[in-house]
Amino acid sequence: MTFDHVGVGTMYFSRTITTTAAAATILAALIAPAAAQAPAPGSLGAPGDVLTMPLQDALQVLIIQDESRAGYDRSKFRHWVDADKDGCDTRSEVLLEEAFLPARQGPKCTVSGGEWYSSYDNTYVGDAKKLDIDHLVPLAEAWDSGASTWTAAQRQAYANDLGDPRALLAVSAATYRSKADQDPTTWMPTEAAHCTYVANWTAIKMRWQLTIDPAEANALAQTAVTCANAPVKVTLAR
Ligand SMILES: [Ca+2]
Ligand SMILES: [Ca+2]
Ligand SMILES: [Ca+2]
Repeated sequence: MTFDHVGVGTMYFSRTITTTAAAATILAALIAPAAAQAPAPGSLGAPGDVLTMPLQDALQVLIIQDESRAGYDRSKFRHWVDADKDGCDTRSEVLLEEAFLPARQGPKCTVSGGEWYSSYDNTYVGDAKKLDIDHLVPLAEAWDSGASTWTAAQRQAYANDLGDPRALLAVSAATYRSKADQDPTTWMPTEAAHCTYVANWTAIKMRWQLTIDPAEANALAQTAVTCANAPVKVTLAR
């Protein structure tokens, strides 16, 4: 008797919750303007989760979706900050980290000496001024594929991502300019770097739970089949 009563009560209670939640969702959808929608929670996991899977599988977990450049402005990604307040901005940190012949660090973290390998064009560069720091997944591409819904703080974190060495690369100024905002549909580095580039591109899209557009998905898949199906390891940033 008692159990029956509790059972009925619980069912009723849970039905009430469902109905209330559904009504709240509909109400929220009616009230919220489209531009102010909260970012959807990522489907891959929570920040700090580590995912490891072969490249072909990694490509399958990326969500394919059309992209939109609407509302993009480069200034919406505050970049080259000094997040750890050690006097070196993100640009200098990448230069110092990637120099294979160590660079000198002068006043206000000016970088001199050193030598770098620009993987996009397979060249060696001995002058930091001839390098640009490339967002592997460009800021505009990040915007198009998810970052338009992020907070300014999330976009700043993306634009200064020192948490994954693949996110920011010192490359020759010439390749930096030729790549600009393009994704692998229209721009790829020199052929010897294709497999690394596609694996790293996939890793950064996963790390930030960004989508890929249909043409980009094709381009990535076409290169990936020519590559070893090596594991891609990613720590989720959001
Ligand atoms: Ca710093
Ligand atoms: Ca790097
Ligand atoms: Ca794209």
